[in-house]
Amino acid sequence: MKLIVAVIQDKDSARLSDALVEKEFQATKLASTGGFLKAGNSTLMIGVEDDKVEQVLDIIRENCQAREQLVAPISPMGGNADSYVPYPVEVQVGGATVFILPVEQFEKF
Ligand code: 2BA
Repeated sequence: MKLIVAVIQDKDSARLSDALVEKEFQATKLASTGGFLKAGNSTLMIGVEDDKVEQVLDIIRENCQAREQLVAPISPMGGNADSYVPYPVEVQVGGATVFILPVEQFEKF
């Protein structure tokens, strides 16, 4: 068994959750925050048998899209003025960042 941990954009989370339920996969959605943008994103934990991992990855690919996002300038107050960028910068936020972990034991009570 594997635990798939997928960090995705909030905009895709309802669609991805619906697609997983439709294919009878169970998932838990956690509200998370990106370390770089400090903006909300969603993290899905999906426990699946090894032979279903590729199917879940396909569903994630189909339902999550990369987007450009503007990063607001950070005030230099109290920080290092040398690194201050006075204008918004565009970054590409990926459709999904996925970690696949082996599950040592799985129980439901
Ligand atoms: P954030 O940390 O808010 O990062 C959002 C996007 O900003 C990233 O998209 C990347 O394009 C850019 N970015 C991140 N750190 C950067 C830096 N030091 N310099 C320049 N640009 C930077 P993604 O790579 O697609 O990541 C989307 C979200 O996935 C991340 O949000 C974070 O929440 C999560 N993530 C990505 N890589 C991770 C990792 N290795 N471990 C844990 N979480 C990760």
